[in-house]
Amino acid sequence: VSPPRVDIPRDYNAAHDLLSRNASRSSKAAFVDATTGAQLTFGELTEQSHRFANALRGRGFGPETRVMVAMLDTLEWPVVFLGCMLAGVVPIAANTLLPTKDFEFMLRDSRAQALFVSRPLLPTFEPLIGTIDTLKHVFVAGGDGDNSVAALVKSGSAQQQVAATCSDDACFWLYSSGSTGTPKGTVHLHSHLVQTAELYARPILGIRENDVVYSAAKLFFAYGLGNALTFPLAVGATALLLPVRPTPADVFKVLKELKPTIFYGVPTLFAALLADPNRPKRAEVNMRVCTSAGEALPADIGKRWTEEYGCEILDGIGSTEMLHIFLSNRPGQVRYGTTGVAVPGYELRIVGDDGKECADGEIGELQIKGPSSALYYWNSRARTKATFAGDWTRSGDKYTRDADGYYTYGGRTDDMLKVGGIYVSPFEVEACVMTHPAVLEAAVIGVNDSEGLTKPKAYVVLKQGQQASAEDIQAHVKSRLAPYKYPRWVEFVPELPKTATGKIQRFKLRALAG
Ligand code: 3SK
Repeated sequence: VSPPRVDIPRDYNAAHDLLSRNASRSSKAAFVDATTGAQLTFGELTEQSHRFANALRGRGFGPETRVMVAMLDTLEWPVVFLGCMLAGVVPIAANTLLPTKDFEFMLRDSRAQALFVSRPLLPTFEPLIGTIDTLKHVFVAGGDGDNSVAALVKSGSAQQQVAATCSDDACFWLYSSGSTGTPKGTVHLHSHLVQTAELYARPILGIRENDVVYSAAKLFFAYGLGNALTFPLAVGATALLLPVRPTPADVFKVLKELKPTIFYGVPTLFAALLADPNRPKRAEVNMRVCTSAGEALPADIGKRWTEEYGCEILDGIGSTEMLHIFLSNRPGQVRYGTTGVAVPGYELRIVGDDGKECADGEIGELQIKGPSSALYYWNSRARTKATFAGDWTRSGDKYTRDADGYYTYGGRTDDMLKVGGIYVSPFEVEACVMTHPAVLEAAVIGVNDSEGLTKPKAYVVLKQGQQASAEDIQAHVKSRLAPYKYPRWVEFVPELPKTATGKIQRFKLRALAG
């Protein structure tokens, strides 16, 4: 059987494709704000996206101009993202949880000319406004003043004009993090979004027009972008958006009241939902299938969820570089504890330290070949070459494959941790802990919690005569880094294990942590 192929014409604009697919559904809800119940129909989405694109053109933004989108998941998010693409402008979807210094890096690195920022995030950006020469405009989402996204949309004509982009043009960027160094601007092309919808969402997830989807992962993550924007738009389904960071109570409210048929989560969230005594009964919800990605789903969580709700969790893995899931369990063929089998249309191989392909059962690095692989990392030739090796993209994840073609996760090839589905560099956390005035030295490793999910743990040596509590160290990190990065445990030790040359022996700390 030849692998599925999605043929995309050379003259192609991704936003135009996704919107045109829904031309006959103009009064159906494309997006629903789950907190207010406000809806954006496919017709309104199309009109507002074109108005936004025309307003951008009117202000001199044209093809290849880059802009940053640092917005909560509101109804304005898809309008801004698609509107940019219609004008050929390249939106950079930014992780809204980051601190000021990370946004400063991204704004300078990308030379974004405009920033679209949600009102509640403005304080994080205020120190930067007026200090970056290339950033010329700031528009506020959730506002109604002259510089608001709403005013911008209103000012543009509704004429449907589409930039003459081609399928290989840069379409949007996402920043991806590495264990060391700065975040990497990952450049995706116009052809990539629908590839993920046609290769993964339609055949594996079985997404259809009558689905209602809810993704706990936000739109700025590659996982959330596919889940809640590309996939529903590709088939005409409705997506529920929640602007806040969801607590289990928020998620249950959505599941009970708005009854999504597809729920996309991450292992930490599934574990928290199962541990909540107020969780709804099976009859109160309407999920037909769930997905999990971000980190390996412990088998026990998958089994308990299926027992409780009668629907499977399709555990899979994707990456910012590949845009979405290339390896996944399939409905009716789920093997909990594995990440499933290759998604047709993607080729996978496992490569050992010797550069040779591994036999079944042998562990090595998972590499992927497929049509949604990013073009390169912006401004980063060396890191591009290390990740994008011709047709193959290196994942940095270690895997084994069994004789049935099922893949099992075996850790990272670098030191990165996946915490709640998001990459955390232990070195960044370590460096932050060391800036506490009472700390002499620190080392951070990943330790499994009682559910088998990885969280950062800090081993800390205090300066002589100095005192600090675990809470002090945690508060110090929380106030400086993205909130999910803080060490969940802090252990004070008299010294760190080191080699003769002074290198921290992390394997000894890992053994100590059990
Ligand atoms: O973390 C993942 O597994 C993932 C899944 C889909 C898209 C993007 C990512 C990073």
